[in-house]
Amino acid sequence: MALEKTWRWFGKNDRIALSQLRQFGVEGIVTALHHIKAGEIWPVEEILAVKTEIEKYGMRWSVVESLPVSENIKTNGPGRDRDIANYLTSLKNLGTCGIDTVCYNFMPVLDWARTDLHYKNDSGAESMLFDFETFAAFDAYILNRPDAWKDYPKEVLAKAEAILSKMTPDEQNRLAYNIIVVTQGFINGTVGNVHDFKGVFLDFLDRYRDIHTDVLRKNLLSFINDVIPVAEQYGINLCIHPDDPPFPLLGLPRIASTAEDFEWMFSQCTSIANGLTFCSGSLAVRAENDLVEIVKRFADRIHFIHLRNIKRMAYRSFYESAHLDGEADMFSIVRALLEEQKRRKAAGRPDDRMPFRPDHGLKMLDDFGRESNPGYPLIGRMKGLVEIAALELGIEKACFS
Ligand code: DNO
Repeated sequence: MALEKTWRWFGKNDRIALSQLRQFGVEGIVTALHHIKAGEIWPVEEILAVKTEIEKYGMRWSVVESLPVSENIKTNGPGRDRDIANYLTSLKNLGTCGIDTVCYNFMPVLDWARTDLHYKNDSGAESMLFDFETFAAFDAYILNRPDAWKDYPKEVLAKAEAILSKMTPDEQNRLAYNIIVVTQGFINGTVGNVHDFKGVFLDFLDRYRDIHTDVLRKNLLSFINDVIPVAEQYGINLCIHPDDPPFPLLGLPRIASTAEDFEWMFSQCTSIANGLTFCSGSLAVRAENDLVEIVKRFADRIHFIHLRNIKRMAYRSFYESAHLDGEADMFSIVRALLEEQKRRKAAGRPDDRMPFRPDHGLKMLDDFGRESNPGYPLIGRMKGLVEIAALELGIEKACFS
């Protein structure tokens, strides 16, 4: 028994070819029609073209990550009904093509955030860092978001000022560009690579002026109520990705950060198609998130698994560490996931593949000579995949036989 080994592949422009992936055990591909903007329809022909290409190399299209939810839907703004109708059409098209797992997130504006994309580890490998004080410097002094200072403790602002004073204007601009464009660009980012990217970003933030936690929850629930019946009808499991990082940023509400958040969204709609992408790296940032408990509590609706690790630093800061080395107890997490897979097999559930992917990876060795999207180098991710596969085998032999 083992979780399905999958790999995020960014399509034809990805420097890592589909033809190479089976060499190290990849069984399924995680991808999306990245060129189609949030809110637009994914046509059958385009879905089939990608699916056929993947199958040509002996793998399957395991998971769509992501079918992006537009800002109109998240804010319940103008264009919402059109975008929902398009989302439903895309789901139907995916279901018709035999795709059964679709990941999405409900994070306002930013899909994820890091302040340093080249954080050097002692070993010489590189990963990514989120430094809360640097983020505060970006928010309050580089972006100049109105009233941003109100969201930070005084000490954090003081440190942010000190950080800012050591940065050249170029460095300040690079930080903003990384947060708003570089980390978002390859995954259907909200703000494109435009000259006034800060201004456009501020306009998007402004759309959330009156959207607090309760309103965002209400908007999520309307989305769930609209899409789950269609997902069920077409045999699709949807799975929300947790907030990354799992605490509010930029004055925006967060509703997928804790077990209580998930409890709420699953209690409102109990269909199994209303599921979770369990992301160890995102959830581990909050020390009070008990990851093994989260796996056990929501086990039957975990449709997709991201395994990576982090180390917490100062208040709300963290860096990405090697897959088996960090706050997330990978052994206990993987054991709990394998237990769920056993239950599914025993119950004859059709969704017993339980796809996981090594999420992100350290940049190492020849990764430095190749271009890759932030977080997605070949060797560091391959190391994660192989380590987790070996961990599974050990658990299987030691705990289950
Ligand atoms: C970053 C990823 C996210 C994730 C989306 C899911 O590397 O974890 O972009 O794919 O948030 O919707």
